Amino acid sequence: AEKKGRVEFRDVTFKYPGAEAPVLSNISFTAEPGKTLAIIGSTGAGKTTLVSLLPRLYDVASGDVLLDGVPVTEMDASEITSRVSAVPQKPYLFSGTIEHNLRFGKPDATDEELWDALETAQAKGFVEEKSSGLNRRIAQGGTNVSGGQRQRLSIARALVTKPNVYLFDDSFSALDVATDARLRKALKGKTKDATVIIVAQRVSTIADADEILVLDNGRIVDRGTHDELLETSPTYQEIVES
Ligand code: M5T
Ligand code: MG
Repeated sequence: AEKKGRVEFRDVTFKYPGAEAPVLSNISFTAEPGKTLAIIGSTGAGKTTLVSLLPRLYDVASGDVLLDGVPVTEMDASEITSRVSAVPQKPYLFSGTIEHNLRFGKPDATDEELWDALETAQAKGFVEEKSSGLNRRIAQGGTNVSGGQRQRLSIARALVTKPNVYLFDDSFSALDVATDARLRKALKGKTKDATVIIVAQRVSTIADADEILVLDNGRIVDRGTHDELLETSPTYQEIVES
């Protein structure tokens, strides 16, 4: 069967409600199942806004966002959430147990699936270190876990749902470089059939992506692989050197 999860943006322009100027202009790209598409760019470039259009946190002003050829505006929310898992830049945990937090998108997941996701997300040790394990309570707002742990639990939650498309918005930034590398290697094995879209700050996080979009001021200014962009993109070179 053909793999699912092809994402296409066609000439997308977007303004926040009430704003005058568009935050995204003429965005076009395709992300394919089995591949990793990365988005990089300075703060305020529009990366978070861009990835929020697929799960329809906002709808486009003009252009189309398509999932396997169907405009997301024609899909209902439950279909999109079952097929697209987004790990937000500021991941949220609910007050409740780790298990509740992980089962959020897939209530009938088995314990084995939860542990498997935790292992991939490099969060297994953190959950195992207390005897309460999966029943450990997360305080309101997740204040009793660190930023990096919150990110990893949020990644594990996304893995549990086994979606066609993963969106990681700056999800690896709170991790040290070694954990980041380990996590992404494990992730690669688990997301082989899915479309993976990674927003990143660090070039090392995305150097092996199949395609990288360089976003600046709401526009894609350059695109290519890491090696290509090193040759051709002054904006990318600036990010590498920063
Ligand atoms: C892009 C504005 C923001 C900036 C531009 C999320 C959000 C953003 N903006 C709003 O007006 N309202 C909002 O709710 O849109 O912002 P971004 O998409 O958050 O940029 P980024 O993700 O590339 O930045 P960063 O800092 O995460 O690297 O003008 O004010
Ligand atoms: Mg952002």
